[in-house]
Amino acid sequence: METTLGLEIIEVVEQAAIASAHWMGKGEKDTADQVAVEAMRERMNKIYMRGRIVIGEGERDDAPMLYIGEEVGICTQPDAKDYCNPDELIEIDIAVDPCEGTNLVAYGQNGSMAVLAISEKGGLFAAPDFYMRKLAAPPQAKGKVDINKSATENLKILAECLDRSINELVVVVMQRDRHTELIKEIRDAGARVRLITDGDVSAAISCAFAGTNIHALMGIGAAPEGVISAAAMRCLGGHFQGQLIYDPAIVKTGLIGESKEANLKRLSDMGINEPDKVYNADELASGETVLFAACGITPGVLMEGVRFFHGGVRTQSLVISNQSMTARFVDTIHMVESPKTLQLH
Ligand code: VTB
Repeated sequence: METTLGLEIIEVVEQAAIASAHWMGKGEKDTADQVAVEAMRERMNKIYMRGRIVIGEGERDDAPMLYIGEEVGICTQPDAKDYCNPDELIEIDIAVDPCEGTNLVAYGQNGSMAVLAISEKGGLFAAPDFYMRKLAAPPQAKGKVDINKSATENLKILAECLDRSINELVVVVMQRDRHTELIKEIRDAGARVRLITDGDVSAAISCAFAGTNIHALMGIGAAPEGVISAAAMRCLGGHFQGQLIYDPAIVKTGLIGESKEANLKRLSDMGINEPDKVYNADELASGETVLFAACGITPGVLMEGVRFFHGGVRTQSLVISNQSMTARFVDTIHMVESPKTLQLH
């Protein structure tokens, strides 16, 4: 499944990132998102595949494009039988976030990216648009830290696994009122906190790479982004755990409905009967083949942002595959017209 797909999905995230980057710093987050969605969908529909969106822009009624359940790829188009051989093609599931960190793009801040994850049908957890408590950590701490333990205990374990003292650790936490106590606990334990306003996918994945100076992600972010992070962490051998949050007493704003009972019913209607289950990366991205691709929109810890210059655009992407066991950084110059100079630095 992955040989050519691995190359084509680079272009999918690149096109989304470039489209969105045109809106960087313009203060219009919805437009920055919408153009990324359109560009991602357009490029995806040129790939020889039969794909289905399992995590996307929302339910069909709310999202005109890349909605959950939308079929994508050349081989899902009405005239597909003329050029696609259905016997050759396995069905694949796709989780997308064309503009992860819309506010970051709108305000010209670091850490936004276009991102997606792919697996064979059923290989990605179809998370509802709820919140998720998350714990990400480097591969050395995989299975040793535990979301059910306190932050203090986890920091002790992490320090041992990484052979450093707690005050040499940096934990990323989203700057939200819901995290006031968590932030205090991390600081009291001696570690340092890096607060981000948005974009916890990038933070989660950064834990798996030495040299990023990010050693853990703790706290509550969105569930769909949790599945995308898990797909990357599964391939990278990093630690990732997620637990759905459905109780409005824990997170009052944003995605989830007003009543805990109604939220529980929604989960059970989706076939999630153990709402408090802690999922690990292998469960959130359980497929045999898992591919992940991201392209920086604004600069980030792992990737540069999109840079425009006369006649061209330069992007940096990351493609991760559990089959080829590669994490490939791809630096691309897109020649929009015959450029006067190719910007290599
Ligand atoms: C989370 C986080 C994302 O938005 O979804 C956040 O996972 C929304 O949380 O990375 P709030 O509702 O508390 O704002 C992001 O930061 C970016 O979209």
